Amino acid sequence: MWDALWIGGRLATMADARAAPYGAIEDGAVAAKDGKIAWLGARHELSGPAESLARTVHRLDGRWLTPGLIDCHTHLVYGGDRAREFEQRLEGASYEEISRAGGGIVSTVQATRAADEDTLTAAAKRRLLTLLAEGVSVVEIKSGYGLDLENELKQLRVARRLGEDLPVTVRTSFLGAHAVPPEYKDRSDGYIDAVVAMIPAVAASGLADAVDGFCENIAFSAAQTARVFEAARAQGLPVKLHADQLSDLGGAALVARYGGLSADHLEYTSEAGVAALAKAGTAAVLLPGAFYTLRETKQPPLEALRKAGVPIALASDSNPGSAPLTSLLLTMNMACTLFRMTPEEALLGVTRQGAKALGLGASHGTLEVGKAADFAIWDIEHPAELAYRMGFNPLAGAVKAGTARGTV
Ligand code: DI6
Ligand code: FE
Repeated sequence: MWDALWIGGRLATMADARAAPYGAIEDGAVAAKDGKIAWLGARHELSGPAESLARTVHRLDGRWLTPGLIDCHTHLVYGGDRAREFEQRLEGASYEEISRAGGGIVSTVQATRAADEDTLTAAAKRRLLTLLAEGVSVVEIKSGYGLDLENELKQLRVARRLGEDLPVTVRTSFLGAHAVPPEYKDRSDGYIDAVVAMIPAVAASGLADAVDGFCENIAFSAAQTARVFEAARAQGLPVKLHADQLSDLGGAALVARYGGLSADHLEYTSEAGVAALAKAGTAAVLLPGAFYTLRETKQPPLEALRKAGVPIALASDSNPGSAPLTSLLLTMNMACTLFRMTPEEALLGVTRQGAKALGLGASHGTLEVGKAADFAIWDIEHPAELAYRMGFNPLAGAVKAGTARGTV
């Protein structure tokens, strides 16, 4: 006997796009037991009447059911906001200029250090609920606005707590190498020494699932990033990287060399960088919300990534500076309109490929037997609608680990 069974809907399994676009099964059925998918297929393949097979039967009435969405790159936990900086940019200042003048990430660091855990949790919870209302069931959350051990751990604890309080799987990344904090101004190597020294304590805390960095002219060099990756490797933590967002410092090739989970941004990534990602099996994570906000013009090498067979994930990059965005549906729309991804690639980017980018490919991201029973149920006629509209939310319900949670 299954715990629950959903019938009468259309399934976008995202598992085998060769069989049908979106891996679709018309008039499908999916069953959950102990939080996992126990069975799925066409309804006529069920071995008996629905009521005899599961304790609870849900009727989808022709709606579409997809894997729960995955936002694999966010900075959801932070203090304050940067609305004033938005005004400065509209008055002509660039992101880099604001950053060099002590604004940007560093101003969020000050606000995050000053905030206690309850304040940070309450603010991040509102943002996370907004993501959940659009069917998100897995989210990655980075530190990187503490920039000392105590405040980085504070951010990571808040991230873990969000995963305990809400029906969402939270994966965390330690982003100590995000910016040089004010107390290390003009001593970035000294700060990297400090980050390297933090990593054993971060690993011992169990609060970080991965280590991230920002390899960029306004942040850290490839050599400095490599030192952080060596320290992560020594603790057995996987790595990922903000790579080639504003310039090509070879970040994609660097994170590939360490067998990283993902290389994120990639606007300036070269052909050699793409080849390195393909060879290492490192996922690309495209972040059109940051591209849009910063009015970038250099496109990520989508065609080269496709040709090389690199898994292409998509994420919101939700953060107070370069992507004040808490919508994965709008992210999908931006990926299509700005980067010319197809709606199917966009949905793959926030399901199957998003799972890969988090190292969760075996347990999440597609509708397949044995994977988590994390679903989003949509009032749509075709899955392309998810990327097509802007500012419209067709979520009809969501299921986390087999439990229906309605619309959040
Ligand atoms: N790249 C980003 O997109 C964010 N961090 C990073 O390294 C921006 C963070 C911020 O501006 O606060
Ligand atoms: Fe980011």
